Order: sequence, then C-alpha cells, then structure tokens
Amino acid sequence: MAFTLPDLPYAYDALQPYMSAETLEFHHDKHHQAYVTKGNELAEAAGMADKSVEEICIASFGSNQGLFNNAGQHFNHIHFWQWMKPNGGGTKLPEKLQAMIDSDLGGYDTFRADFVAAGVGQFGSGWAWIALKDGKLEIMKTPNGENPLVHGATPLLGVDVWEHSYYIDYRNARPKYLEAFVDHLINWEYVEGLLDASK
Ligand code: MN3
Repeated sequence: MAFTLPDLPYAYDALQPYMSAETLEFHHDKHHQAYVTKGNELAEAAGMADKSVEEICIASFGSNQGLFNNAGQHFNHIHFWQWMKPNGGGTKLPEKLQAMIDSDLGGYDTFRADFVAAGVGQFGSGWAWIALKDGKLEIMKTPNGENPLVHGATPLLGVDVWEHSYYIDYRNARPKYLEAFVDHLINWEYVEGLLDASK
C-alpha cells in the first residue's frame, strides 16, 4: 500500500516550549513528506508498492539502500509523532512498563541516563531506542533510517537525533534536546500500547 503522510496527532504549537511549531512544520511537512514521496517512487520501482512499510523495511535492508532509507524513515516518523504528547515525559509510567524498566533497564534513572547517552553517542544522524528483543527491553541506537525491526526487535520508543529534529530549538545541544524529550514529551501510554500489541 502506498505510503501516506499521517497528520500530527496534536497542533503544531502543542509541544512548545520543548519542540517548536517551526521545527514540527519543517520536520513533518517537509522531511517526513519527502520520505513518503521518494519512498513511494522507489517502492514502485522495486515492485514492492503493495507491501506494508514494515515489510518493505525488512525486505529492502541491506539490498536496496535508497528504498530502505526512505521506508525506514517513514516507519520511524509515523511513530515518532505518536511517541510525543503535550505534558508528556517524566516519571509517571504505566505500571507494566515501569516494572519492565525496573527489571530489564535498571530502573527509571538508569533508563534515562542510558537512553540520553545512546542518543548523544550516535555519531551523526540516527535514532536512540527502547526495543523489545527476546521478551526483554533493550536500549539501542541506530544510524540514519535504521530501526530495531531490521535487528529482529520491536521498537517501543524512539527519538530522532537527526539535526533537523532539534537544531532550530537547541542548536548543537543534542543532550538538552534528549533530556527535554524524556522529561517533557514522551507519550508513555503509546509506548505501552506498542508493548501490548507486540505480545
Ligand atoms: Mn526526522
């Protein structure tokens, strides 16, 4: 099925002051739209236009880099908009997720430090993740449009560390952006929904 750009699940200015309307206008309307447009062209050319974005990610990884880059980024951004909400973040997590963060990631404070460190430590463009692999949570980082799907894992939470995601609001201060994402933006209910759906 052809890729389509989903609407943002909130107003462009809803995540201020942690993510500006200007950032969301460029990031959603220009960057994500470009992945959709190019991804559709390349999926058509590869005879994969009838496949889902998840199927295309897995089938194109390592064999059709151009298609993978755009399909991967389309998948990542569909969820990225949902991984944020106004008045999100912080330490009030759904119970089941909190229990898994305690058992698998060493508790909330360790998760926060390790997740921010993964994002800061991703050299150049990419993503930091909580993924579910073999029934356990893991912190991961990936370059460019890569995601946990192509490593046999289920992405539950991801943060975009491409400069287009933070440069307008934070300039070069990637750690401050990541801290604001964790403390004020994460939609933990959406994360828990993906955990439930993965079982
Ligand atoms: Mn992006």
